Amino acid sequence: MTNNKKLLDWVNEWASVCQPDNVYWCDGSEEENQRLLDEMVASGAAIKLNEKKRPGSYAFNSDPSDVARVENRTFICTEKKEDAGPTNNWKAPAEMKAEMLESYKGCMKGRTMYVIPFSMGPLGSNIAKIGVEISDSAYVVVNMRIMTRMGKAVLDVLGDDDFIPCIHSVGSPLEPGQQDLRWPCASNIDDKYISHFPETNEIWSFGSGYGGNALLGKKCLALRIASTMAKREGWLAEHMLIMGITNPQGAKKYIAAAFPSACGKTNLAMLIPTIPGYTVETVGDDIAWMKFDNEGVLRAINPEAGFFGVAPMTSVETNPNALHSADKNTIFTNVGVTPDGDVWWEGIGYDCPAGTINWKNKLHDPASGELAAHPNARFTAPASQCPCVDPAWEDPAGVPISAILFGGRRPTTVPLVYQAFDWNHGTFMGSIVGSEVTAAAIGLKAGVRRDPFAMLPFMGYNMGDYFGHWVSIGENAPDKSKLPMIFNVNWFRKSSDGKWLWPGYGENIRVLGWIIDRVLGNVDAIETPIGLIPKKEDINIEGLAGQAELMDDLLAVDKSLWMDECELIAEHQAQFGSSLPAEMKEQFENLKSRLA
Ligand code: SAT
Ligand code: MN
Repeated sequence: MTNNKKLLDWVNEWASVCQPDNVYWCDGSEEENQRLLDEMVASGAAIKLNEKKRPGSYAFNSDPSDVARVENRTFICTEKKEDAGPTNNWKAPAEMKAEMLESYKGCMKGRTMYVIPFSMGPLGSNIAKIGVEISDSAYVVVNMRIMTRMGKAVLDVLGDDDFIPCIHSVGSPLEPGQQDLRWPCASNIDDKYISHFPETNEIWSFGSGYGGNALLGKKCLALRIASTMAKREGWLAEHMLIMGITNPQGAKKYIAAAFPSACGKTNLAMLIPTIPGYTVETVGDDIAWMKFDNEGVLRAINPEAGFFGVAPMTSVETNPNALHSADKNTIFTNVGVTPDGDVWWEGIGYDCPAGTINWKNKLHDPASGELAAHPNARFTAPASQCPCVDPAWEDPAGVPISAILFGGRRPTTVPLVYQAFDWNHGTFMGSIVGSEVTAAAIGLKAGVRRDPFAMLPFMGYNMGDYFGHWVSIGENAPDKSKLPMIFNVNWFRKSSDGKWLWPGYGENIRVLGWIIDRVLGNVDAIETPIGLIPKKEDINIEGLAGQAELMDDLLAVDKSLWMDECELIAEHQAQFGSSLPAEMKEQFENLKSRLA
C-alpha cells in the first residue's frame, strides 16, 4: 500500500519487537470495518445492537480497571526535565524507551498488529498532520475510523513524507491456545504507560485500551505532541470546542472555548438557543488547531472527525444533538445494554428497562445502588451525523475565530461574563482558569483547582513556556486588530444561600449573544478591575422569570473576594518559577493595583 521507506522500516522494526502473529495494514474501507466488528462480536468482545434501533452500532465493556485516562502514568519525556515543566510527569527519553522496550518485547504474541494510517484534520489540509498508529486492538481500529480520517487515502496523501509514529499495545500477549479476554489490558496500573517524546514527535502507549490512552490521535497527538509542534511552528493546538453562532440579524461569528472537564463543553458546542432568531452550529467539541491566514485572521480547524462523548447525563433535555449524533454507526463503551438491544445510561431521561446488562456484564439491579453505565462511559460517533454540524466543519482552510472563551465552575468571585482588556490580559485569564472542588468529592484539598487553558492534562511542554507562547502569538500577529477578543464565562455562580444564579444550558445563548454584540461593536461595556463586564440591560433576560433581581449578584465584582483570589493566583504562579513570562507577572501586578 505504500513505498514510504521510513514507514516500512518502522513497521518492520516494531513487528520484530512485538512479535505479532501477523501484520495487517488498514485500508479504512467499509468492508474491513464490518469484518473487524463481526470478528469482535464472534469473539464476545462486542455486542451488536438492535439494527432497527441503532443501525450499525456496537457496545463494548472494558475491564473494570481500564475506564479512563491514567494521568499519573502519562509522561512527557524530554532531554531536560525543565522542558516538561512543573505540571507534567517526566522521564528522560532514553530511560523511558529502555524501560518500555522491555514491556513491548513479545507483547503482541497471539495477536494481529494493525497498521492504522490517519490524518488529524481534513485530508490534504495544510493545517492537518498525518500519523500512523500501530496497535494490537481491533477496537482501536474501528474507533480510529470514526475519530479520524483513516486508511489507504491517508497513505496516498502521505507519499514519501514524514509522519508521526504512534505505537500502542494493550500489553496482554496470548499463549498458543489461550482464550482471549473480552477486554485485554495490563492488569497492573504501574505496567501502563502513556509516553510522549515531543522532541522527536513520537508516542508510545502500553497497557490500556481505553479512550485517550489508546486512540492516540486525540489527546496524545492532537494536543500533547501538537502543542509542542505548534510552539515550534507558531500556531496554537488547544483543548477547545469550536462553534458558529448566527444572531437574529443574520451575522455569523465563530468562537473557540476552553473549559476544564465536567463543565459542559460538548453541551455548549451543540447548544440549542432558547432565544428565537439565534442559530448554533458545531465545528468541534474538544480540540482546535488555530493558525493565522494570509489576511492575518486566526482560523481554526477541528482535527477530529468524530465525538468521543460522555454518555451519562446525555438526554433529549440536556443535549439532543449529541444524542442524535449517536443514533447509528456508533460505538458505545461501558454503557448498559437493554434486553431489546438498545443502550441505556444514567440520566438518559427514562427508567432503566428491566433486564438491562450493566457495564460490568451483569444483570443491572437498580436497588443495589450500582450504576448501569460507568460515569465515564462513552459514545464514539461520526461528527457528520450531528444534526447541527456546521457546513464548514471540514473546510481545510478552517473557520475564522472572532472570540475565545475560558471558563470553569466558580460558585463565587467570578462574574457570569467578563472581557479581557487586550490579548495579554486574556492570556492571563486563560492561565488562571480553575474550577472549585470540594474536599469530599475527589480527595483533593478543597479550593480552586487551577487548570490553565483547560490544558493541564494535555500539555506537551513546560506550562510556563506555553503562557509565553500565547504572548508571542499576540505579539507576532500579522494584524493585531484582527486578533480574537477574549472572554471568561462562569455559568456556575451561586447566591450566598447556595442557589444557582444562572439557568445555564440553552439560556447561555443570552451570554453568547452579548459576546457577539461585543465582537460586532454593537454595545459598550463597563470597566472593572478584573476586566469589562456587560451593562445589565445588554444581556437579554426576556422571559426568564425572577432573573432581573439576580443580575447584580451575577455580575458583581467583589474587591475583597478578588483580593483573596489574588493570594491563590500568587501560589499558582509561584510553581512556574523562572519559566513564568514577565508579561504574566505584569498582568498580575496590574490586576492587584487596579483592585487596591
Ligand atoms: O479519554 S479521552 O482522553 O479521549 C477523553 C477525555 O478524557 O477527555
Ligand atoms: Mn477533552
